Amino acid sequence: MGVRVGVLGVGAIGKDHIRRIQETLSGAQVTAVFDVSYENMKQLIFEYPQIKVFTDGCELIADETVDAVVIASATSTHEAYCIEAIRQKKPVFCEKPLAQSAQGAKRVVDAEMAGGQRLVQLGFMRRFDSGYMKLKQLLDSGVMGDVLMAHCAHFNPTYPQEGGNAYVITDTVIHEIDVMNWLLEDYFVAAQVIFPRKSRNAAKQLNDPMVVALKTSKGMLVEVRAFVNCQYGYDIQCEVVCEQGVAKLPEPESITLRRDAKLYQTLLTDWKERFLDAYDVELQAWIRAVSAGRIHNGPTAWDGYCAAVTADACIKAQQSGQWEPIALTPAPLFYQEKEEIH
Ligand code: ISE
Repeated sequence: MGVRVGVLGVGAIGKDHIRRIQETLSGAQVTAVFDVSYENMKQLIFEYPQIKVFTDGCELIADETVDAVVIASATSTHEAYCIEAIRQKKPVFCEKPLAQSAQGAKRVVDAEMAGGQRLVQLGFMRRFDSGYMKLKQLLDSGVMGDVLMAHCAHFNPTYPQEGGNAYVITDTVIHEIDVMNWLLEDYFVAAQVIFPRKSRNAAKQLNDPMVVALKTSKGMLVEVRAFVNCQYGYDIQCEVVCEQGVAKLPEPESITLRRDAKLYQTLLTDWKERFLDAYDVELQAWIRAVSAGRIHNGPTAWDGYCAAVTADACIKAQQSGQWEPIALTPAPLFYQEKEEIH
């Protein structure tokens, strides 16, 4: 049976993770689920009658039939569930963001360090995307020279009506915050946000698009154009400008069509499809590390904390219109240790 996984939250991404554990990945089985909505669980129970249904998230974490936990519930619950899993000494895979605020993320880091064991892997799946991995390999090789600046685009066709300016940072731009941190191997020290002309497709409370500028401790500048009602597709771009040239994230594979007097390629529209392979690879890596009893090499609670501190500064910058400082330091030794793969 392998690792017995309990899943908290079976909304869109929770359901996907259950399916990939049951159908695609190896070394684990989902044995328990909990969701605040019974309605959400109905179809799953029908498909997988062997999975035990819980009426309380903490009971699921504590249950002796659960070896490890996947947290895919609402963001407001991530912190408490992570801390409970750490208390129970169970490995946990937590969807992003780690917590609702930097203070919340710090509480998870503190709990993990106090327990003396690295148990949390965070769901920043882009680190497992083959395109980003190739880009990192190239930058790490040194042939491009030093990185000077990077231009990123995070465009969604449409966005939840209730999403406001802060949500775009904590839910969407947070991916660039983490992946650029990892890619450039440097942490951010200041943030500014600029609002261009607003699209009429954006909800009343949302300034869409927005441009987020981030400076790293070594002076690199990362510019993220976020446009979450762009209408035309789900479009992720990343271009890194270096001393010796420019490196660009590959586009997802797509067939070139000649049709109806047009020559074109189609774009994806769903973020879950764009990073389908990355989700598989990240979760498989987690399962492998859990079943071998090793620490994982994925994003840690510290990475979640860094992203949360940076996100908080971006939100402050949205309100002030100024550069806002980001108070971060290099990772403590506890978080620098890597998994030994033999
Ligand atoms: C969603 O929660 C994600 O994580 C996607 O990767 C992101 O592109 C989208 O904007 C978020 O809503």
